[in-house]
Amino acid sequence: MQTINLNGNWSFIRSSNQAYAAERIQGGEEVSLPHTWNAIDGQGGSEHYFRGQCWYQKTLDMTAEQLDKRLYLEIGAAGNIAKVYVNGMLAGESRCGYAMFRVALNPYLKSGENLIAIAVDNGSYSDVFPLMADFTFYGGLYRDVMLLVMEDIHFDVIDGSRDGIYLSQKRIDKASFELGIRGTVVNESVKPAAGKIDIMLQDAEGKVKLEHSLELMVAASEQFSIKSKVDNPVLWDGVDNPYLYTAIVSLSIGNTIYDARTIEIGFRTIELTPDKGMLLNEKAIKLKGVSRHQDYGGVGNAITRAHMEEDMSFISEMGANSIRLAHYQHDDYFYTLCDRHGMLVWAEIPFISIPSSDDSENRNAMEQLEKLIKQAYNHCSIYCWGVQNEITIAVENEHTYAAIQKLAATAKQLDPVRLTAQANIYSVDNDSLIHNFTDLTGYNLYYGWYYGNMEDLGKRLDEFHRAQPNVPVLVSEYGVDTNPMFHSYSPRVKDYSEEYQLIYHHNVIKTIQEREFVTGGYVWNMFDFGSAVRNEGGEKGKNLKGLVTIDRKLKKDAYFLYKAYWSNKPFVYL
Ligand code: GCB
Repeated sequence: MQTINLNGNWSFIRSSNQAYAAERIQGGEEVSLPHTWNAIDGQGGSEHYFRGQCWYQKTLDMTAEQLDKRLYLEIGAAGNIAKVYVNGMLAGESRCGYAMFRVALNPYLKSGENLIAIAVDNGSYSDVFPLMADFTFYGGLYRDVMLLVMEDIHFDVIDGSRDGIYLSQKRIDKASFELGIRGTVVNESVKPAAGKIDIMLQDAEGKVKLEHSLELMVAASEQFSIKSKVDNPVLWDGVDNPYLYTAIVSLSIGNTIYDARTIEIGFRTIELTPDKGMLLNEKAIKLKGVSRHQDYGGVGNAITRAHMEEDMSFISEMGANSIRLAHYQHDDYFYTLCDRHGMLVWAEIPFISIPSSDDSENRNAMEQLEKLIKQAYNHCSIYCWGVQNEITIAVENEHTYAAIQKLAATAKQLDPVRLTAQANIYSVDNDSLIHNFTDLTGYNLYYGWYYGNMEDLGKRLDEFHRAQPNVPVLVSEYGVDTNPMFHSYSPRVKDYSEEYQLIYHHNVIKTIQEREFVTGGYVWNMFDFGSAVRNEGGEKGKNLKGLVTIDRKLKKDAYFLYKAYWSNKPFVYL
């Protein structure tokens, strides 16, 4: 497979005129991707925040020879819904604004000039999640767009997985793991072909650890599944040793390699136990976590790999060992960075605050969950699939219950090994059924900010523990809005001062540390983020609960507090 980056030279216009499916944009602007039309207004207050439809267009010149290949358009994500037209014909669409999607191009392409036109819409739809949340719903083609050029026999690119290959792992005994490799080979030619799949596992130094081959006859579409034993692998041990192997899976017909994938894999076990909480490789681990949204000051969510690397260096330098990648599927590269830095990841879908008013089955949440799991499956850093966040804010009834249970069951079916998780609001009763719907339940607890006093946090956690002594508790969110320009000699709630943020977080750190039954917590949030609906702490359009400002220029005092507690490395406060 060859990938060609198509990020450059797009025409863009803010318009809902359907004629742009087939006609060239007049009077638009030239943009390059990643792009969002809310880079500035999405961080500046609700009155200017544009939610609606825009068009992107690009021409592709194709020779007859190029058209002999199998061509797919890969769109990293389109916020929030998109329709892709090729030469005026609808070729594909997406209603999952945070997931990658692909479109088969061959049926629509001709030799010569082709027009790709993509209508992207971040308006409000009652059946597309998120329906309600404080973060800005940026619109645009905000991740990479690629052209995939393939032979007519190749690993599947359309079934939903990213690589067409799923790697799974299971510990067999003290010394070894079972490595499962399954996937689908697609034959788009007219004749069946005899193929061979070769698997090679290399260690971090490039030494071959394992080799395996499988012959298979491919008619139209053939599934394969291989199980191998990996003896004594060096374990992926979180931040202490994020050791990764590389699996190279190739498909040949005769002596020619038709397709190949290179996938990083770390071997580890993760368990949730009633008495010791979370275990990574059979050792108890307290989650020192932060949450992250995917935006950045001045660029919205149209971030690049350099932005992602910068975010990761802030997080690892502070000494965190876990990240809640809220509240939706993030760029695949960020999960890769988590694998490489040893961060345990809570991955989740945007099933937030309110269920759909006209789809009682909330099918879009299910579709987003399936995409998340299939596309992010190979990342060893992910320990759980979060199926909802505060969905009971509006109502707690049998429909929401059924939706959560169905999502959790689907997650288990797609991935029987990883945990299911949910983040609930503080007020869910101790005897509510909802606690039992997932393996892990977190609570978003804002005592000392939205309600109550800081000290109530410990009391509430103890109360949960008394009610369910065998269930590990996790604080899935906590934090306070802070403007680093604001200071106080007598810090108090809602004064937005750095001093209040400091004492608040100090209290949470101690409260979690002192309680063994608390599996860990996630600071809300690592970075300030675009929240068009907000207007507080002297700033419009931002959630200011970050430990670092949205432009990443200033670390607030609480950042250094965490670093002092969490990191073993000596540091200078500046
Ligand atoms: C929450 C939500 C999160 C908000 C946060 C806040 O509970 O899960 O999306 O940003 O509170 O800052 O209010």
